[in-house]
Amino acid sequence: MTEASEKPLFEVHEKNLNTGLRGFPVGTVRTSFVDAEAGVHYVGYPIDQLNHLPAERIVYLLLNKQFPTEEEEKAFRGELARRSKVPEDVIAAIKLLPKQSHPMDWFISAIGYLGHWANNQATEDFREDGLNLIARTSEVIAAIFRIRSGWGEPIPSEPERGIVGNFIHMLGNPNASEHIERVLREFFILHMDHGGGNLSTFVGKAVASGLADIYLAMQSAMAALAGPLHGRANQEALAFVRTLDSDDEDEVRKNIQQRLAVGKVVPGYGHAVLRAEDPRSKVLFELGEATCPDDKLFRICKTLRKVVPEVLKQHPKIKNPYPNVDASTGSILMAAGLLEPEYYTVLFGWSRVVGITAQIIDERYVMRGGKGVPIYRPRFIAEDQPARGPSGRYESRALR
Ligand code: CMX
Repeated sequence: MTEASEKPLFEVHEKNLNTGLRGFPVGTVRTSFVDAEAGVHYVGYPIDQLNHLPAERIVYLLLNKQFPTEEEEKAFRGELARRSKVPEDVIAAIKLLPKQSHPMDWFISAIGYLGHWANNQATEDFREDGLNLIARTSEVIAAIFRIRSGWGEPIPSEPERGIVGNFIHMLGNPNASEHIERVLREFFILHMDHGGGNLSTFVGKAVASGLADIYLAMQSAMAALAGPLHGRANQEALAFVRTLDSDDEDEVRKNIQQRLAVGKVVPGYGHAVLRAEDPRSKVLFELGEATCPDDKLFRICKTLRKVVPEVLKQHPKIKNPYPNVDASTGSILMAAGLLEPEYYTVLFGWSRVVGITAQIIDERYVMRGGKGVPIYRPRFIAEDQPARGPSGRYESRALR
């Protein structure tokens, strides 16, 4: 946006209050936009044209708003590799975390440790720290998987394998299927960014607007991602799918109706912005067809994809009855050999760190002609704000 005009974009009525800022235009975004029907586009490219590309090209695209040339891609891969070393103290600190807490809690702590032990300290330059964070996230997450799951000591990083290849190498997952590379690469690309206003991205940018460094901002963003209505919906969706015994349509329909009757959400369905099936869901169902078509849980997901929208459409308050990105991810990840659903939100975070970093860099250094977005400060209206008296002053309550 070149120059801000006076043009009204949104009219605020009382009914818009306490809606979690639904639809309020807050700022501009350069990495991606989400069309209600056509879904997310990264820098203008629809997501279903990007999922087959190498992950590094998409990371570069989100950071630089254009694809790299061959030479630029080579240099960028080298730069990520050079920045990727995680200090040993970070791994040592991760080893002290309690096994009973959720892997997302581990990841959030680990991002903080990266900040504590940032090589050369956090520079407080969001570009520098942001690239370091992107480059180091894979090793930290692989270590979390291995230490927490009892798979053994972390496996030394080989960053020349590329982000996804190195991650799979460092996981050393004993259960990995032959499809693990394709599944994780597409998962990584699909989850990197989703417009400017999703909760985790919004929170990360808000915290960075107070000039807390990127590690602190990303911890907050990942805390926002950890909720079951946001990033943890992939874990919840799989837990729900596992409660279903068969892919029989009538049985599944009955189960959904019972679930709604007791006030539970159907995870993997609905969206705050989308009003059609999320194109990422379509890509993921294609991925499932290619990698685990006959898997029992994936077959149940396919039945749900047919039945849930029919049922949710009967509840007019639900604005989008269609599958979102989480409708089938759990079953596909599980079939690929990632057998612990508790880790799925961490995988979401692995990817979303990229988009959030890119958006924080834009807000800090590009928006408002390079001045950056000022500290976030929306207004909340007090419900019991006293009236102004004749003097023009508020008639505050007096303690008796
Ligand atoms: N199952 C049951 N009820 C649902 C529903 C679903 N899948 N989706 C929406 N609703 C309900 C809402 O809870 C809300 O109820 P109340 O009016 O009683 O509060 C009503 O329908 C209207 O909601 P909406 O305007 O259609 O959707 P929201 O923007 O409020 O919420 C979302 C969006 C994603 C939180 C919601 O659809 C939901 O809870 N889905 C299930 C969880 C999920 O899959 N989340 C992952 C989303 C992707 C992501 O961010 O990672």
